[in-house]
Amino acid sequence: MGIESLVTDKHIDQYSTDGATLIQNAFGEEWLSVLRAGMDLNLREPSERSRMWNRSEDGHTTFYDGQTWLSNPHYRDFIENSGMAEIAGRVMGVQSVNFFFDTIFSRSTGTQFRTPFHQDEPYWSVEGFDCSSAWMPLMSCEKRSALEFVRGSHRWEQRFAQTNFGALTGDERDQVQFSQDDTVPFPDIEGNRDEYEILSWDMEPGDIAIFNARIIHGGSGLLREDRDLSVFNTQWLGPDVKIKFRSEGMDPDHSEVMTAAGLGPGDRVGGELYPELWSAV
Ligand SMILES: O=C(O)CCC(=O)C(=O)O
Repeated sequence: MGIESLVTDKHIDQYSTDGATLIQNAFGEEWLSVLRAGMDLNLREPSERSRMWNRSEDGHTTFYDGQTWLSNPHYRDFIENSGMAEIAGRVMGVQSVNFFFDTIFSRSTGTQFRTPFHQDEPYWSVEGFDCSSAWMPLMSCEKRSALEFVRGSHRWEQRFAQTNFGALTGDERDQVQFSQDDTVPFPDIEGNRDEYEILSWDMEPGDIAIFNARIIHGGSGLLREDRDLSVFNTQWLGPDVKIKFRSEGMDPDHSEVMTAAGLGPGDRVGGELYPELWSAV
């Protein structure tokens, strides 16, 4: 099936209105095997950006790595050649798409750890509405273990003090201290689940959940004792997105590599680090 028929009006409308949508069977075994080879390599040879996102007292782990496509030929192949850029572009309804970065979240069997609810854009070294992530489990993932989204929250105007992931991981690279001046405390979504419309889906390998970087999302984890979960996640930028360096800190912080590449605040991303991988014309 071509990408034009894979991405339907329903996906485009749901992404625009709800802030997240599920595309089932986006990729078949030919790309899943590439990503599994990439994940094996990544877990065998983690990058210096990797970290243990969480380790519970009973030994369950959630491992994170990011921007490894630069040294991982399997990830690079998927990012450049799978059509993922076009899927992201069509879902966002934009004319062109640049690649931003990749991340993985790999949970050992039975891990309960849930990622705290947060929005992505406030942590990033860019700003703009058309930022999206494609969250792709490489194995079956039950709805209760999948990433969750607060429906429509990508269009909320209130700014929130986001979680300082540095307090969770203890890693100095994760420290982002949101100012109290122009934010309010982050809403307690987990403690008041009945008050929010929370979206998530049962997912099979090859399905992707695409979401706007402004949507409140979190969760995953809650794995059954015999289930593990490895997710490959890519981030995509439309033409309205500009570079922004944030005084509260950034995670992941691209300011150094951007500066070294001659990119600064207000610029559009581009070049070898953030290549344009799809355009409508
Ligand atoms: O998979 C997870 O636990 C977290 C994913 C996430 O929050 C993200 O990609 O922004």
